[in-house]
Amino acid sequence: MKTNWYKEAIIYQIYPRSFKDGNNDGLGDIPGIIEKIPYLKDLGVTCVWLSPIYDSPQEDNGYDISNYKDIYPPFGTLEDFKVMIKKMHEAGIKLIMDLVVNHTSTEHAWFQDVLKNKDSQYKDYYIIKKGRKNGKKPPNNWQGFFSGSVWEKLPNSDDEYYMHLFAKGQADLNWDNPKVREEVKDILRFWFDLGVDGFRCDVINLISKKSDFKNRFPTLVLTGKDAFINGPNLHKYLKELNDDVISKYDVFTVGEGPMTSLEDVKQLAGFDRHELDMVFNFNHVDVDDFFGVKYLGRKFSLRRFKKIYKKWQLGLKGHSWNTLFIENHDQRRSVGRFNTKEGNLESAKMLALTYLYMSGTPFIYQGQEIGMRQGHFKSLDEIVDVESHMIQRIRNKVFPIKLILSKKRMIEYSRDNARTPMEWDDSEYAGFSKVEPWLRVNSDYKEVNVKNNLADQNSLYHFYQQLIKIRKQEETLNKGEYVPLYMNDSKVFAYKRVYQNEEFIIVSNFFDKQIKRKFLSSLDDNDMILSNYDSHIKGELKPYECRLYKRKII
Ligand code: TEU
Repeated sequence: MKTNWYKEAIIYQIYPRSFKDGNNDGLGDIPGIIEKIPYLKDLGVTCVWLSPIYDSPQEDNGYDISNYKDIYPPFGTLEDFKVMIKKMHEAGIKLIMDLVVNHTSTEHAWFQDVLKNKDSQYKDYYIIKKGRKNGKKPPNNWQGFFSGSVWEKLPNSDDEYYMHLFAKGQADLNWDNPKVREEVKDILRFWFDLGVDGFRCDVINLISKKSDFKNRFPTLVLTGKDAFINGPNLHKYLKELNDDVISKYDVFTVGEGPMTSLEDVKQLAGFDRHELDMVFNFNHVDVDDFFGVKYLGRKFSLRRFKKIYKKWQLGLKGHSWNTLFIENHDQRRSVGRFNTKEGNLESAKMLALTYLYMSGTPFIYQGQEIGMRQGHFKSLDEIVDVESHMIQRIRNKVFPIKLILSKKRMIEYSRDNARTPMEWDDSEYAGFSKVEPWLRVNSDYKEVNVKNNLADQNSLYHFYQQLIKIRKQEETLNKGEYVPLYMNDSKVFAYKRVYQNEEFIIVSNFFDKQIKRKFLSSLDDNDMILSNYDSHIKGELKPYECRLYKRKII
Protein backbone atom coordinates (compact mmCIF):
# COMPACT_ATOMS: atom_id res chain seq x y z
CA MET A 1 0.00 0.00 0.00
CA LYS A 2 2.71 2.50 1.00
CA THR A 3 4.96 3.77 -1.77
CA ASN A 4 7.04 6.13 0.38
CA TRP A 5 6.60 8.95 -2.13
CA TYR A 6 7.29 11.40 0.68
CA LYS A 7 11.01 10.76 0.24
CA GLU A 8 10.90 12.42 -3.17
CA ALA A 9 8.43 15.19 -2.38
CA ILE A 10 9.16 18.92 -2.46
CA ILE A 11 6.75 20.36 0.08
CA TYR A 12 5.42 23.92 0.24
CA GLN A 13 3.76 25.11 3.44
CA ILE A 14 0.71 27.35 3.12
CA TYR A 15 -0.43 29.39 6.10
CA PRO A 16 -3.97 29.93 4.78
CA ARG A 17 -4.89 33.18 6.48
CA SER A 18 -1.86 34.89 4.92
CA PHE A 19 -1.55 33.25 1.51
CA LYS A 20 -4.17 34.81 -0.78
CA ASP A 21 -7.49 36.46 -0.10
CA GLY A 22 -9.98 35.27 -2.72
CA ASN A 23 -13.05 37.20 -1.56
CA ASN A 24 -11.49 40.42 -0.28
CA ASP A 25 -12.40 40.25 3.38
CA GLY A 26 -8.80 40.70 4.53
CA LEU A 27 -8.22 37.02 5.28
CA GLY A 28 -6.65 34.39 3.03
CA ASP A 29 -8.91 31.53 1.98
CA ILE A 30 -9.35 28.36 -0.08
CA PRO A 31 -10.49 30.15 -3.27
CA GLY A 32 -7.29 32.19 -2.96
CA ILE A 33 -5.23 29.01 -2.77
CA ILE A 34 -7.02 27.54 -5.80
CA GLU A 35 -6.13 30.67 -7.77
CA LYS A 36 -2.46 30.15 -7.01
CA ILE A 37 -2.14 26.44 -7.85
CA PRO A 38 -0.48 27.27 -11.21
CA TYR A 39 2.07 29.38 -9.30
CA LEU A 40 2.91 26.41 -7.08
CA LYS A 41 3.15 24.08 -10.06
CA ASP A 42 5.54 26.44 -11.86
CA LEU A 43 7.75 26.63 -8.83
CA GLY A 44 8.00 22.85 -8.98
CA VAL A 45 6.52 21.82 -5.65
CA THR A 46 4.91 18.39 -5.54
CA CYS A 47 3.05 18.60 -2.25
CA VAL A 48 1.38 21.28 -0.15
CA TRP A 49 1.19 21.24 3.63
CA LEU A 50 -1.78 23.30 4.64
CA SER A 51 -1.82 24.77 8.14
CA PRO A 52 -5.24 24.33 9.84
CA ILE A 53 -8.34 25.31 7.88
CA TYR A 54 -10.89 23.65 10.17
CA ASP A 55 -13.61 25.51 11.99
CA SER A 56 -12.08 27.35 14.91
CA PRO A 57 -12.48 30.46 17.05
CA GLN A 58 -8.92 31.29 15.87
CA GLU A 59 -7.42 32.06 19.25
CA ASP A 60 -4.23 30.42 17.95
CA ASN A 61 -4.96 30.94 14.23
CA GLY A 62 -6.69 27.61 13.78
CA TYR A 63 -4.48 25.48 16.03
CA ASP A 64 -7.58 25.49 18.24
CA ILE A 65 -10.14 23.41 16.40
CA SER A 66 -13.84 23.47 17.21
CA ASN A 67 -14.96 21.13 14.41
CA TYR A 68 -12.55 18.70 12.79
CA LYS A 69 -14.86 17.89 9.92
CA ASP A 70 -15.69 21.33 8.66
CA ILE A 71 -13.93 24.39 7.30
CA TYR A 72 -13.65 27.74 9.08
CA PRO A 73 -16.34 29.69 7.16
CA PRO A 74 -14.18 32.72 6.25
CA PHE A 75 -11.78 30.23 4.61
CA GLY A 76 -14.54 28.62 2.53
CA THR A 77 -16.64 25.47 2.54
CA LEU A 78 -16.10 21.74 2.27
CA GLU A 79 -17.17 22.08 -1.36
CA ASP A 80 -14.36 24.60 -1.92
CA PHE A 81 -12.01 22.16 -0.26
CA LYS A 82 -13.03 19.38 -2.63
CA VAL A 83 -12.44 21.63 -5.63
CA MET A 84 -9.03 22.61 -4.23
CA ILE A 85 -7.82 19.05 -3.70
CA LYS A 86 -9.10 17.97 -7.11
CA LYS A 87 -7.29 20.83 -8.83
CA MET A 88 -4.10 20.20 -6.88
CA HIS A 89 -4.15 16.54 -7.82
CA GLU A 90 -4.74 17.44 -11.45
CA ALA A 91 -1.67 19.68 -11.24
CA GLY A 92 0.38 16.81 -9.80
CA ILE A 93 0.43 18.31 -6.31
CA LYS A 94 -0.43 16.27 -3.25
CA LEU A 95 -2.01 17.78 -0.17
CA ILE A 96 -1.26 17.17 3.48
CA MET A 97 -3.22 18.75 6.30
CA ASP A 98 -2.43 19.70 9.87
CA LEU A 99 -3.60 17.22 12.50
CA VAL A 100 -4.03 19.16 15.74
CA VAL A 101 -5.19 16.58 18.26
CA ASN A 102 -3.13 17.19 21.37
CA HIS A 103 -5.89 19.65 22.20
CA THR A 104 -9.23 20.90 20.94
CA SER A 105 -10.66 24.36 21.15
CA THR A 106 -12.74 24.92 24.26
CA GLU A 107 -15.48 25.79 21.74
CA HIS A 108 -15.51 22.20 20.50
CA ALA A 109 -18.83 20.41 21.12
CA TRP A 110 -17.12 17.92 23.45
CA PHE A 111 -15.78 20.62 25.73
CA GLN A 112 -18.98 22.63 25.50
CA ASP A 113 -20.86 19.56 26.72
CA VAL A 114 -18.50 19.35 29.70
CA LEU A 115 -19.36 22.96 30.50
CA LYS A 116 -23.08 22.32 30.27
CA ASN A 117 -23.43 18.95 31.99
CA LYS A 118 -21.85 18.11 35.33
CA ASP A 119 -21.87 14.41 34.38
CA SER A 120 -20.94 14.88 30.74
CA GLN A 121 -19.77 11.73 28.98
CA TYR A 122 -17.05 13.93 27.49
CA LYS A 123 -15.48 14.85 30.80
CA ASP A 124 -13.01 12.01 30.42
CA TYR A 125 -12.07 13.30 26.94
CA TYR A 126 -10.07 16.02 28.68
CA ILE A 127 -7.58 16.21 31.53
CA ILE A 128 -9.61 17.54 34.41
CA LYS A 129 -8.33 17.50 38.01
CA LYS A 130 -9.34 18.86 41.36
CA GLY A 131 -7.25 21.81 42.51
CA ARG A 132 -5.22 21.94 45.72
CA LYS A 133 -6.47 23.73 48.86
CA ASN A 134 -10.15 23.01 48.08
CA GLY A 135 -9.72 24.24 44.55
CA LYS A 136 -8.11 27.55 45.48
CA LYS A 137 -4.83 26.52 43.86
CA PRO A 138 -4.29 24.64 40.58
CA PRO A 139 -3.57 20.88 40.78
CA ASN A 140 0.20 21.41 40.43
CA ASN A 141 2.88 23.89 39.36
CA TRP A 142 3.29 22.83 35.72
CA GLN A 143 3.80 25.62 33.19
CA GLY A 144 2.82 25.72 29.55
CA PHE A 145 4.40 26.72 26.27
CA PHE A 146 2.97 30.21 26.08
CA SER A 147 3.95 30.88 29.74
CA GLY A 148 1.90 30.58 32.93
CA SER A 149 0.09 27.65 34.57
CA VAL A 150 -1.20 24.81 32.38
CA TRP A 151 -4.37 24.81 34.50
CA GLU A 152 -7.50 26.88 34.16
CA LYS A 153 -10.54 26.60 36.38
CA LEU A 154 -13.59 25.00 34.79
CA PRO A 155 -16.12 27.85 34.75
CA ASN A 156 -18.90 25.58 36.04
CA SER A 157 -16.95 24.09 38.94
CA ASP A 158 -15.66 25.29 42.33
CA ASP A 159 -12.62 23.09 42.49
CA GLU A 160 -11.89 21.51 39.11
CA TYR A 161 -9.34 22.61 36.54
CA TYR A 162 -8.66 21.58 32.92
CA MET A 163 -5.21 21.28 31.44
CA HIS A 164 -4.03 23.44 28.53
CA LEU A 165 -0.38 23.25 27.51
CA PHE A 166 -0.94 26.19 25.14
CA ALA A 167 -3.55 28.99 25.28
CA LYS A 168 -6.60 28.83 27.56
CA GLY A 169 -8.80 28.05 24.58
CA GLN A 170 -6.77 24.92 23.76
CA ALA A 171 -7.86 22.17 26.16
CA ASP A 172 -5.63 19.08 26.19
CA LEU A 173 -7.25 15.81 25.20
CA ASN A 174 -6.95 12.73 27.39
CA TRP A 175 -5.37 10.20 25.06
CA ASP A 176 -5.50 7.53 27.76
CA ASN A 177 -9.22 7.38 27.06
CA PRO A 178 -9.67 4.86 24.18
CA LYS A 179 -12.71 6.80 22.98
CA VAL A 180 -10.51 9.82 22.25
CA ARG A 181 -8.22 7.67 20.14
CA GLU A 182 -11.21 6.31 18.22
CA GLU A 183 -12.35 9.88 17.54
CA VAL A 184 -8.91 10.74 16.14
CA LYS A 185 -9.00 7.68 13.88
CA ASP A 186 -12.41 8.75 12.70
CA ILE A 187 -11.07 12.23 11.82
CA LEU A 188 -8.16 10.68 9.93
CA ARG A 189 -10.45 8.40 7.91
CA PHE A 190 -12.75 11.31 7.09
CA TRP A 191 -9.96 13.30 5.43
CA PHE A 192 -8.15 10.36 3.85
CA ASP A 193 -11.43 9.35 2.22
CA LEU A 194 -11.66 12.87 0.80
CA GLY A 195 -8.29 12.30 -0.84
CA VAL A 196 -5.90 13.93 1.62
CA ASP A 197 -2.38 12.56 1.18
CA GLY A 198 -1.05 12.81 4.70
CA PHE A 199 -0.76 14.84 7.87
CA ARG A 200 1.65 17.06 9.68
CA CYS A 201 0.96 16.07 13.29
CA ASP A 202 1.04 19.06 15.61
CA VAL A 203 2.90 18.74 18.94
CA ILE A 204 2.54 15.00 18.63
CA ASN A 205 5.16 14.25 21.28
CA LEU A 206 2.89 15.81 23.94
CA ILE A 207 -0.17 13.56 23.61
CA SER A 208 0.70 11.13 26.41
CA LYS A 209 1.03 12.66 29.88
CA LYS A 210 2.58 11.15 32.99
CA SER A 211 -0.29 10.63 35.35
CA ASP A 212 1.46 11.34 38.66
CA PHE A 213 0.49 15.04 38.40
CA LYS A 214 3.13 15.84 41.03
CA ASN A 215 4.77 19.21 41.39
CA ARG A 216 8.04 19.50 39.54
CA PHE A 217 11.08 21.52 40.46
CA PRO A 218 10.39 24.99 39.05
CA THR A 219 12.39 25.72 35.92
CA LEU A 220 12.80 28.95 33.97
CA VAL A 221 10.22 27.79 31.43
CA LEU A 222 8.00 24.73 31.04
CA THR A 223 8.04 23.44 34.60
CA GLY A 224 6.92 19.80 34.44
CA LYS A 225 7.97 19.23 30.85
CA ASP A 226 9.21 15.72 31.66
CA ALA A 227 5.60 14.89 32.49
CA PHE A 228 4.20 15.88 29.12
CA ILE A 229 6.99 15.57 26.55
CA ASN A 230 7.56 11.96 25.37
CA GLY A 231 5.03 10.55 27.82
CA PRO A 232 4.73 6.87 28.71
CA ASN A 233 2.26 5.76 26.03
CA LEU A 234 3.36 7.98 23.16
CA HIS A 235 4.72 5.19 20.99
CA LYS A 236 1.85 2.86 21.74
CA TYR A 237 -0.71 5.43 20.64
CA LEU A 238 1.14 6.39 17.47
CA LYS A 239 1.53 2.77 16.47
CA GLU A 240 -2.16 2.22 17.09
CA LEU A 241 -3.11 5.12 14.77
CA ASN A 242 -0.76 3.81 12.14
CA ASP A 243 -1.88 0.18 12.37
CA ASP A 244 -5.58 0.93 12.45
CA VAL A 245 -5.81 3.75 9.89
CA ILE A 246 -2.72 5.39 8.39
CA SER A 247 -1.08 2.24 7.03
CA LYS A 248 -4.22 1.50 5.03
CA TYR A 249 -3.64 4.48 2.74
CA ASP A 250 -0.74 5.59 0.55
CA VAL A 251 -0.08 8.63 2.71
CA PHE A 252 2.61 9.87 5.05
CA THR A 253 2.87 11.62 8.40
CA VAL A 254 5.40 14.13 9.62
CA GLY A 255 5.40 14.71 13.33
CA GLU A 256 6.08 18.03 14.99
CA GLY A 257 6.99 18.59 18.55
CA PRO A 258 9.17 20.66 20.80
CA MET A 259 12.58 19.52 22.00
CA THR A 260 12.95 16.33 20.01
CA SER A 261 16.35 14.70 20.32
CA LEU A 262 18.02 12.43 17.79
CA GLU A 263 17.07 9.40 19.85
CA ASP A 264 13.44 10.58 20.03
CA VAL A 265 13.24 10.91 16.26
CA LYS A 266 14.80 7.49 15.69
CA GLN A 267 11.99 6.07 17.76
CA LEU A 268 9.12 8.24 16.54
CA ALA A 269 9.96 7.85 12.88
CA GLY A 270 12.23 4.82 12.77
CA PHE A 271 12.00 2.97 9.42
CA ASP A 272 10.94 -0.24 11.15
CA ARG A 273 8.72 1.22 13.85
CA HIS A 274 5.50 2.03 11.98
CA GLU A 275 4.70 5.18 13.94
CA LEU A 276 5.45 8.34 11.93
CA ASP A 277 7.40 8.74 8.66
CA MET A 278 9.37 11.85 9.55
CA VAL A 279 9.71 14.32 12.41
CA PHE A 280 10.62 17.99 12.34
CA ASN A 281 13.47 18.62 14.70
CA PHE A 282 14.29 22.19 15.63
CA ASN A 283 17.92 21.85 16.61
CA HIS A 284 19.29 23.71 13.59
CA VAL A 285 16.84 26.63 13.89
CA ASP A 286 17.62 26.79 17.59
CA VAL A 287 21.24 27.56 16.65
CA ASP A 288 20.69 31.22 17.52
CA ASP A 289 18.42 30.54 20.50
CA PHE A 290 19.68 30.26 24.02
CA PHE A 291 19.46 26.47 24.46
CA GLY A 292 15.98 26.34 22.95
CA VAL A 293 14.64 29.45 24.69
CA LYS A 294 14.04 31.55 21.63
CA TYR A 295 13.41 34.84 23.40
CA LEU A 296 16.92 34.65 24.79
CA GLY A 297 18.73 34.63 21.49
CA ARG A 298 22.45 34.09 21.02
CA LYS A 299 24.89 34.89 18.26
CA PHE A 300 24.85 32.67 15.19
CA SER A 301 27.86 30.37 14.96
CA LEU A 302 28.54 28.63 11.67
CA ARG A 303 30.58 25.93 13.41
CA ARG A 304 27.62 25.12 15.67
CA PHE A 305 25.27 25.11 12.68
CA LYS A 306 27.50 22.70 10.78
CA LYS A 307 27.86 20.42 13.77
CA ILE A 308 24.09 20.21 14.24
CA TYR A 309 23.56 19.25 10.60
CA LYS A 310 26.37 16.71 10.76
CA LYS A 311 24.82 15.14 13.83
CA TRP A 312 21.36 14.81 12.26
CA GLN A 313 22.41 13.92 8.74
CA LEU A 314 24.73 11.16 9.90
CA GLY A 315 22.69 10.22 12.94
CA LEU A 316 19.47 9.41 11.11
CA LYS A 317 21.21 7.55 8.29
CA GLY A 318 19.67 4.10 8.00
CA HIS A 319 17.24 4.83 10.84
CA SER A 320 14.86 7.56 9.72
CA TRP A 321 14.29 10.21 7.03
CA ASN A 322 15.27 13.86 7.65
CA THR A 323 13.08 16.91 7.16
CA LEU A 324 14.82 19.93 5.64
CA PHE A 325 13.47 23.37 6.51
CA ILE A 326 14.66 26.80 7.58
CA GLU A 327 11.29 28.53 8.04
CA ASN A 328 7.74 27.87 9.14
CA HIS A 329 4.86 29.81 10.67
CA ASP A 330 6.44 29.67 14.16
CA GLN A 331 9.93 30.79 13.14
CA ARG A 332 11.35 34.13 12.22
CA ARG A 333 12.01 34.56 8.49
CA SER A 334 15.34 33.12 7.34
CA VAL A 335 16.33 36.34 5.55
CA GLY A 336 18.34 38.20 8.16
CA ARG A 337 18.94 34.97 10.10
CA PHE A 338 21.72 32.38 9.89
CA ASN A 339 24.17 35.14 8.96
CA THR A 340 22.25 36.22 5.85
CA LYS A 341 21.35 39.86 5.25
CA GLU A 342 18.19 41.63 4.22
CA GLY A 343 18.61 43.08 0.77
CA ASN A 344 21.49 40.71 -0.02
CA LEU A 345 20.17 38.33 -2.66
CA GLU A 346 23.33 36.22 -2.82
CA SER A 347 23.07 35.38 0.87
CA ALA A 348 19.47 34.11 0.50
CA LYS A 349 20.46 31.98 -2.49
CA MET A 350 23.44 30.61 -0.61
CA LEU A 351 21.27 29.53 2.33
CA ALA A 352 18.75 27.94 -0.03
CA LEU A 353 21.33 25.77 -1.77
CA THR A 354 22.98 24.83 1.51
CA TYR A 355 19.89 23.40 3.19
CA LEU A 356 17.94 22.13 0.18
CA TYR A 357 20.49 19.60 -1.07
CA MET A 358 21.01 17.72 2.14
CA SER A 359 19.51 14.30 2.65
CA GLY A 360 15.79 14.37 3.45
CA THR A 361 12.56 15.93 2.25
CA PRO A 362 12.70 19.70 1.64
CA PHE A 363 10.02 22.05 2.93
CA ILE A 364 9.62 25.64 1.73
CA TYR A 365 7.44 28.05 3.69
CA GLN A 366 5.26 30.49 1.74
CA GLY A 367 7.17 33.62 0.83
CA GLN A 368 10.54 32.05 1.55
CA GLU A 369 11.04 31.56 -2.19
CA ILE A 370 10.76 35.30 -2.84
CA GLY A 371 12.84 36.33 0.16
CA MET A 372 10.09 37.73 2.36
CA ARG A 373 11.52 39.52 5.37
CA GLN A 374 10.62 39.88 9.06
CA GLY A 375 7.51 41.91 9.85
CA HIS A 376 9.55 44.71 11.47
CA PHE A 377 6.63 45.59 13.72
CA LYS A 378 6.82 48.85 15.58
CA SER A 379 4.86 47.87 18.64
CA LEU A 380 3.04 44.97 20.25
CA ASP A 381 -0.25 46.58 19.24
CA GLU A 382 0.42 45.53 15.67
CA ILE A 383 0.89 41.91 16.70
CA VAL A 384 -1.94 39.37 16.78
CA ASP A 385 -0.09 36.22 17.91
CA VAL A 386 -1.56 34.85 21.14
CA GLU A 387 1.87 33.66 22.27
CA SER A 388 3.27 37.21 22.19
CA HIS A 389 0.35 38.55 24.20
CA MET A 390 0.51 35.78 26.80
CA ILE A 391 4.21 36.34 27.29
CA GLN A 392 3.65 40.06 27.52
CA ARG A 393 1.16 39.46 30.35
CA ILE A 394 3.58 37.30 32.36
CA ARG A 395 6.32 39.81 31.66
CA ASN A 396 4.28 42.54 33.26
CA LYS A 397 3.55 40.32 36.26
CA VAL A 398 6.96 38.79 36.98
CA PHE A 399 9.62 41.41 37.46
CA PRO A 400 12.76 39.33 36.64
CA ILE A 401 11.26 38.44 33.25
CA LYS A 402 10.88 42.14 32.51
CA LEU A 403 14.59 42.55 33.14
CA ILE A 404 15.64 39.70 30.86
CA LEU A 405 13.14 40.21 28.09
CA SER A 406 12.99 43.57 26.37
CA LYS A 407 9.91 44.73 24.46
CA LYS A 408 12.08 45.04 21.38
CA ARG A 409 13.08 41.40 21.61
CA MET A 410 9.47 40.27 22.09
CA ILE A 411 8.51 42.09 18.92
CA GLU A 412 11.48 40.78 16.97
CA TYR A 413 10.84 37.20 18.04
CA SER A 414 7.06 37.19 17.66
CA ARG A 415 5.73 34.45 15.40
CA ASP A 416 3.83 37.11 13.45
CA ASN A 417 7.10 38.01 11.74
CA ALA A 418 6.56 35.02 9.46
CA ARG A 419 2.80 35.43 9.21
CA THR A 420 2.49 38.72 7.35
CA PRO A 421 0.45 38.53 4.13
CA MET A 422 2.12 37.01 1.10
CA GLU A 423 3.49 39.67 -1.22
CA TRP A 424 2.15 39.00 -4.71
CA ASP A 425 2.71 42.36 -6.41
CA ASP A 426 3.29 46.07 -5.83
CA SER A 427 -0.36 47.15 -5.63
CA GLU A 428 -1.88 48.22 -2.33
CA TYR A 429 -1.80 45.42 0.27
CA ALA A 430 0.72 43.63 -1.95
CA GLY A 431 -1.98 42.04 -4.10
CA PHE A 432 -2.88 39.79 -1.17
CA SER A 433 -6.28 41.48 -0.77
CA LYS A 434 -8.12 44.58 -1.88
CA VAL A 435 -8.95 45.53 1.71
CA GLU A 436 -6.78 45.96 4.77
CA PRO A 437 -5.53 42.49 5.78
CA TRP A 438 -5.77 40.94 9.26
CA LEU A 439 -2.07 41.59 9.81
CA ARG A 440 0.01 44.47 8.49
CA VAL A 441 1.70 43.93 5.10
CA ASN A 442 5.50 44.30 5.20
CA SER A 443 6.49 47.82 4.25
CA ASP A 444 9.00 46.62 1.64
CA TYR A 445 6.37 44.86 -0.50
CA LYS A 446 6.98 47.12 -3.49
CA GLU A 447 10.46 45.69 -3.72
CA VAL A 448 9.94 42.13 -2.44
CA ASN A 449 7.05 40.47 -4.26
CA VAL A 450 6.19 37.62 -6.60
CA LYS A 451 5.69 39.88 -9.61
CA ASN A 452 9.21 41.31 -9.39
CA ASN A 453 10.64 37.86 -8.76
CA LEU A 454 8.93 36.41 -11.82
CA ALA A 455 10.09 39.27 -14.03
CA ASP A 456 13.75 38.89 -13.05
CA GLN A 457 15.62 35.79 -14.25
CA ASN A 458 18.21 36.38 -11.56
CA SER A 459 15.68 36.43 -8.71
CA LEU A 460 15.49 34.24 -5.64
CA TYR A 461 12.30 32.64 -6.99
CA HIS A 462 14.08 31.49 -10.14
CA PHE A 463 16.98 30.19 -8.09
CA TYR A 464 14.57 28.11 -5.99
CA GLN A 465 12.83 26.93 -9.14
CA GLN A 466 16.13 25.77 -10.53
CA LEU A 467 17.21 24.12 -7.28
CA ILE A 468 13.94 22.19 -7.21
CA LYS A 469 14.27 21.16 -10.85
CA ILE A 470 17.79 19.82 -10.36
CA ARG A 471 16.85 18.07 -7.14
CA LYS A 472 14.01 16.26 -8.86
CA GLN A 473 16.24 15.17 -11.75
CA GLU A 474 19.24 13.93 -9.84
CA GLU A 475 18.96 10.62 -8.04
CA THR A 476 22.15 11.31 -6.10
CA LEU A 477 20.56 14.32 -4.40
CA ASN A 478 17.74 12.10 -3.27
CA LYS A 479 19.54 8.92 -2.34
CA GLY A 480 23.12 9.99 -1.86
CA GLU A 481 25.05 9.70 1.35
CA TYR A 482 25.78 12.98 3.18
CA VAL A 483 29.49 13.57 3.74
CA PRO A 484 30.45 16.69 5.70
CA LEU A 485 33.56 18.49 4.45
CA TYR A 486 36.03 20.91 6.08
CA MET A 487 34.30 20.83 9.45
CA ASN A 488 36.92 23.08 11.03
CA ASP A 489 36.40 25.87 8.52
CA SER A 490 34.60 28.64 10.40
CA LYS A 491 33.49 30.51 7.26
CA VAL A 492 32.53 27.84 4.75
CA PHE A 493 29.76 25.24 4.91
CA ALA A 494 30.67 22.38 2.59
CA TYR A 495 29.44 18.84 2.09
CA LYS A 496 28.96 16.26 -0.58
CA ARG A 497 26.28 13.81 -1.55
CA VAL A 498 27.63 10.54 -2.87
CA TYR A 499 25.75 7.81 -4.73
CA GLN A 500 27.19 4.98 -6.82
CA ASN A 501 29.88 6.54 -9.02
CA GLU A 502 28.75 10.14 -8.75
CA GLU A 503 29.00 12.99 -6.28
CA PHE A 504 27.60 16.48 -5.80
CA ILE A 505 29.66 18.98 -3.83
CA ILE A 506 28.13 22.01 -2.18
CA VAL A 507 30.38 24.88 -1.09
CA SER A 508 28.91 27.95 0.65
CA ASN A 509 30.63 31.05 2.01
CA PHE A 510 28.44 32.14 4.94
CA PHE A 511 30.10 35.55 5.26
CA ASP A 512 29.97 38.90 3.54
CA LYS A 513 33.71 38.84 2.84
CA GLN A 514 35.74 37.46 0.00
CA ILE A 515 37.91 34.57 1.18
CA LYS A 516 40.77 32.46 -0.17
CA ARG A 517 40.51 28.68 0.15
CA LYS A 518 43.17 26.19 -0.91
CA PHE A 519 40.71 23.32 -1.29
CA LEU A 520 39.07 25.10 -4.25
CA SER A 521 42.01 24.08 -6.41
CA SER A 522 40.91 20.45 -6.11
CA LEU A 523 37.58 21.33 -7.75
CA ASP A 524 37.27 21.66 -11.52
CA ASP A 525 35.39 24.74 -12.79
CA ASN A 526 33.97 22.61 -15.59
CA ASP A 527 32.11 20.52 -13.00
CA MET A 528 30.33 23.56 -11.55
CA ILE A 529 26.66 23.36 -12.50
CA LEU A 530 25.17 26.14 -10.38
CA SER A 531 26.26 29.21 -8.44
CA ASN A 532 24.86 32.51 -7.23
CA TYR A 533 27.56 34.38 -9.20
CA ASP A 534 28.18 34.40 -12.94
CA SER A 535 31.93 34.80 -12.69
CA HIS A 536 34.39 33.24 -10.27
CA ILE A 537 37.86 34.01 -8.97
CA LYS A 538 40.41 31.22 -8.88
CA GLY A 539 41.02 29.94 -5.37
CA GLU A 540 38.57 32.42 -3.83
CA LEU A 541 34.94 32.66 -2.81
CA LYS A 542 33.14 35.98 -3.18
CA PRO A 543 30.88 37.27 -0.38
CA TYR A 544 28.16 34.67 0.24
CA GLU A 545 29.23 32.75 -2.85
CA CYS A 546 27.85 29.26 -3.19
CA ARG A 547 28.71 26.61 -5.75
CA LEU A 548 27.33 23.27 -6.78
CA TYR A 549 29.60 20.75 -8.47
CA LYS A 550 28.68 17.46 -10.05
CA ARG A 551 31.31 14.92 -10.92
CA LYS A 552 31.96 11.29 -11.58
CA ILE A 553 34.03 9.36 -9.08
CA ILE A 554 36.81 7.45 -10.76
O1 TEU B 1 3.80 24.52 17.71
C1 TEU B 1 4.37 23.71 18.69
C2 TEU B 1 5.54 24.24 19.31
O2 TEU B 1 6.50 23.53 19.47
C3 TEU B 1 5.47 25.66 19.74
O3 TEU B 1 5.45 25.68 21.11
C4 TEU B 1 6.63 26.38 19.30
O4 TEU B 1 7.72 25.98 20.09
C5 TEU B 1 6.36 27.82 19.50
O5 TEU B 1 5.34 28.19 18.60
C6 TEU B 1 7.56 28.60 19.21
O6 TEU B 1 7.31 29.92 19.49
C7 TEU B 1 2.63 24.04 17.15
C8 TEU B 1 2.16 24.97 16.07
O7 TEU B 1 3.12 24.97 15.04
C9 TEU B 1 1.94 26.32 16.67
O8 TEU B 1 1.61 27.27 15.69
C10 TEU B 1 0.83 26.19 17.67
O9 TEU B 1 0.66 27.39 18.35
C11 TEU B 1 1.11 25.10 18.71
O10 TEU B 1 1.59 23.90 18.11
C12 TEU B 1 -0.13 24.73 19.46
O11 TEU B 1 -1.01 24.01 18.65
